[in-house]
Amino acid sequence: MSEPLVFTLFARARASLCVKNAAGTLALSAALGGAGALAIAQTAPTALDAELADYVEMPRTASSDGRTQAARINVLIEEPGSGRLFVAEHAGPLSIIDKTTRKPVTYINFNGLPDSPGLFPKFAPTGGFVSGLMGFAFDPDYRRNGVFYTIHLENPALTVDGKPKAGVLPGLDASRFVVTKPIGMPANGQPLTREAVLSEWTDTNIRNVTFEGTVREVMRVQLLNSIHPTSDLTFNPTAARGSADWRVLYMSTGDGGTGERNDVLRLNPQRLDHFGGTIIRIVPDVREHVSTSEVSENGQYRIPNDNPFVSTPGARKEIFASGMRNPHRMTWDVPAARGSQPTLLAFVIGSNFGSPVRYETINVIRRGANYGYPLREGPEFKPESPIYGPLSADHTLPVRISDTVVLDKRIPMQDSALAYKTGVEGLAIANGFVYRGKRWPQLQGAVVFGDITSGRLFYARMTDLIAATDGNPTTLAPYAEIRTNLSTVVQERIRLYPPAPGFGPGRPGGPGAAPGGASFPLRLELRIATDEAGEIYILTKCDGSIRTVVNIR
Ligand SMILES: [Ca+2]
Ligand SMILES: [Ca+2]
Repeated sequence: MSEPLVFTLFARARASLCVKNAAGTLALSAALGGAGALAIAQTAPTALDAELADYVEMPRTASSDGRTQAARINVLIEEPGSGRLFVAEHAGPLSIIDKTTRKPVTYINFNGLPDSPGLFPKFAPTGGFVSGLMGFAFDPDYRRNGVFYTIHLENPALTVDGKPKAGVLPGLDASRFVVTKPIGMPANGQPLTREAVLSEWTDTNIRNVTFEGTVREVMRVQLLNSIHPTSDLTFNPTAARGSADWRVLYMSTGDGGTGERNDVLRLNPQRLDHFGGTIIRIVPDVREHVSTSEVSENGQYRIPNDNPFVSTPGARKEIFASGMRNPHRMTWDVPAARGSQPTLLAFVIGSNFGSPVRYETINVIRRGANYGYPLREGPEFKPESPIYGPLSADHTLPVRISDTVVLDKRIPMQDSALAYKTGVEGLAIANGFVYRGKRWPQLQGAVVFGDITSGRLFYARMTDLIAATDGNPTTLAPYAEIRTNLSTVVQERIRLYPPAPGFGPGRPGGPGAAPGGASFPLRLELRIATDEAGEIYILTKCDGSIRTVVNIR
């Protein structure tokens, strides 16, 4: 694996593309200009072998037939400065694991449906592969202010009051909680069946395992459905007090599956009048950046004046980057060299098996960039819907505000940094992070990522991702596998504890399933996490287990 990599995707992407123009007739677009000159001689990383060890299995839920449901663990983040891990489950619990005892304790349960013990009466824990509690992020000043943020999904069809239920958390003061007017999503008359809620929590004592303090709704976002919802939250970890990014929140939302439709909703990922398919950037605390931002329409957060579309008529001023299918997780690379700028990465799940052009991608997120979905994925343009008309030969896109409003301005499509074809390594890219820990020097400065469905792990050098983000879609960062026995140990766990009916791994025939379910019969539902020391944790939702890496060679 140490030979110079020849970009195998190159030949395919360079071929001329057939696209249908607005009249529905076939037109031939230009070949990708100049791609042949860009065979960058990067050396691929070497494949590694890693040994995993069980760390914690989260508590299972009993079902009426005596079988159990594994905890649908989704996100793990170490609490700053404490040695405790916070773990979110789609079903509702946000738990704390003390790293010395490894005993999980439920901190806040978001599921307040009838017969459930949690807080939010309109909580939506089912539908699609992800649901319920989606993610959380600690405020950069958490040690001092006890503030953190969460995203959860709700069902707007439920007619109950959406406020947190009284008496669930004895220490909770929800008197400031106001259900805000949702930010709109173009639906073309379809019912909008989900809303994402961004909440701000202030715990007045972060030294215990209970919540005591206040909660406030920061934002509510309409979602077409449970497909590719609002997923992730993150703060720039290098932003110091007084800098433009201090306590500024980035939040990602998927496209609701609209990019694969053939009606007017197909335009959604390219429109700037809603959050679908974008990463937004806001100041969640209205007391911050008062002179360099404006208060939002709902009065609950601020929008920085240096966001890219604040002066674009009709655009949502919150948008930072757009044109992605499902940027479900983000991470920051913080280079070790003093003074180096941090880089925001997004892990974007690509189109299903049914699509002839389907790539899982990692994007280096740049201010104001449009990553081209659904016109392009990875290195290839997609067979076009008549709704877009022919692609421009110079690979620029118009700035689109809505289905009818398109500005007289064009911007280049931003290329992805890394891509693999859906069905090659798995069916959906998981998250990842840039390894800056101490135990595995082979991984220093590498993006460690994986595939949700196959559970396979990979790594690529961050320098290669930066170099590959050169405007040419066919130059991509090389990567190599970190081989593990994860699939075997997860299958053994499932054999010992068969899941309750309707749950568990596999989900044959679901979106993203291989034809016949043959290639990847087991959905491992992999997630990757890192602690404050930068070390690796492997989460598998299908058996509710957290594992660590004990050896890499
Ligand atoms: Ca507390
Ligand atoms: Ca490139």
